Amino acid sequence: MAKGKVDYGVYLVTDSTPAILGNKDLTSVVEAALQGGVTIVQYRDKLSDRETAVKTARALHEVTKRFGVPLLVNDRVDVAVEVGCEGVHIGQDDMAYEEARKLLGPDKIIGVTASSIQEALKACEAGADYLGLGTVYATSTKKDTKSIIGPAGIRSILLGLSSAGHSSIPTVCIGGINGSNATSVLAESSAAPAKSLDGIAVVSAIVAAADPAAAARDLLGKVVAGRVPDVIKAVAASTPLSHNMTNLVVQNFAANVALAVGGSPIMANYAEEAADLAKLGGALVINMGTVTPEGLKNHIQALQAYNAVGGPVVLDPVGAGATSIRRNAVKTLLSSGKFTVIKGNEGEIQTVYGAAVTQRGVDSASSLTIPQRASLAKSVARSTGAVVVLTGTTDVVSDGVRTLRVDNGHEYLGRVTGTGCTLGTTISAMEAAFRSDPLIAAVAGMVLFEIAAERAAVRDDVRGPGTFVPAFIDELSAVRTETAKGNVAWLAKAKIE
Ligand code: 3NM
Ligand code: MG
Repeated sequence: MAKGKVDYGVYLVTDSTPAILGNKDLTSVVEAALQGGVTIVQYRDKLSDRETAVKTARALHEVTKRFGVPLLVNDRVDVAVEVGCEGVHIGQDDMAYEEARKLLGPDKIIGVTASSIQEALKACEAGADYLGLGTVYATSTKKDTKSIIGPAGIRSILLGLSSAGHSSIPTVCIGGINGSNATSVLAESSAAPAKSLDGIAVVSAIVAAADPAAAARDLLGKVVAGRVPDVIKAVAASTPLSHNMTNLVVQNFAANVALAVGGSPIMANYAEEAADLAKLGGALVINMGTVTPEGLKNHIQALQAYNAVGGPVVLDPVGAGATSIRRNAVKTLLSSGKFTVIKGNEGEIQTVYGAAVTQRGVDSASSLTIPQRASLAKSVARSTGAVVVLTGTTDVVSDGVRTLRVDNGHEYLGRVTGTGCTLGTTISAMEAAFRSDPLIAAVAGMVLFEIAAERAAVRDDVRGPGTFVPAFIDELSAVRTETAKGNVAWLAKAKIE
């Protein structure tokens, strides 16, 4: 687990006291929370003796390892060393950072609590891997907290970090955060574009919840939604190239959508151009809609050109299951390079699944339940290393660790040709501009696209799928412009869970 790859989005801090944990089993609570989408776990236990703490930490580590999520230990560095987990979190009154680093070595994660800009800068300069900022709100979980600084206090620390050149240190906030206030805490704390929080840390919102998995899922949806404006702003700020190798049907529509969402489209199907285009910092869309032998060769060459410079590539396996030619084309593409995103409907993603795990058959006739779709998306994400966007009435987006459902959109999107393809184009612009988290970039493209469709569909001048198309392009552009100006009221419509 490389330190730089840690996702601080939903940070669970445990508590073993009866007041919070009740009579539940801590390991089971953590496992449920991981199923719900917790991205990092801190074992915090101020009371148990050393032997019990080591035993509990070992049991938790077995569970977190299965989910590919780091486990840190609060304060008790010796316990972390003995268990061999991924690191520690230290408060201002705990062991000094330097001493903890000596005991743990350079590869372990050390997080530090900071309540002021002075503490935050000191921890950064010492070499901390992330900061826990707080206390946001007074909380009965920890009664000896020193300063309650609120979202405004978090914001000023983020601004201070950014002006001191520490924009890249991950940060989470802590203290009294729950499902009801997470959205506003994230919005009010944000010092974007200078610096945003990477996540929220909670104890009671998950540990004391009747359903820890549901609580974690709800928080993850809110954390991801909170990053959506950052993605759209990044696109607006950089106007990234969206290089489309797409089908004959959607060329014009896709180019207009790319412009509306803030990208710069180029429709270039000739792969000899790809090496030059890949150097421009944009993203590539490979759309199999009108596949030909020549086209497939071009797709492979372009895929490899983007892979060579680390440029994002979106695969849209249109009609992948329809013919044996297309099924083989998917297999060939998957084995020729790496995709950042694979976007398709249920049948298409099932075909990708079949191609990625060759020994398994594909039941293209089936219609899956939402949990089955989530598990399909997750499996394909794991086997391909791509973010999988599985579209439908309820869309599913997964990177193999985090799996989210998006419940936006309008039936007109299904009555106009090329909307699926233009979603791929939209996502490509997001991936090009927001490299740090491809899953968040994909979700941002999805909700921008679907909420624009919802707004267009209810306009007075829209009477059916024909009038919907120009209104949809208008609304994509309007949502993007509003967001770039800091007006994100439209995000209240987002149904991300
Ligand atoms: N540290 P809850 S507040 C462990 O401010 C901890 O440093 C804090 O619990 C700090 O999510 C806190 O239940 C407890 O409010 C947070
Ligand atoms: Mg402490």
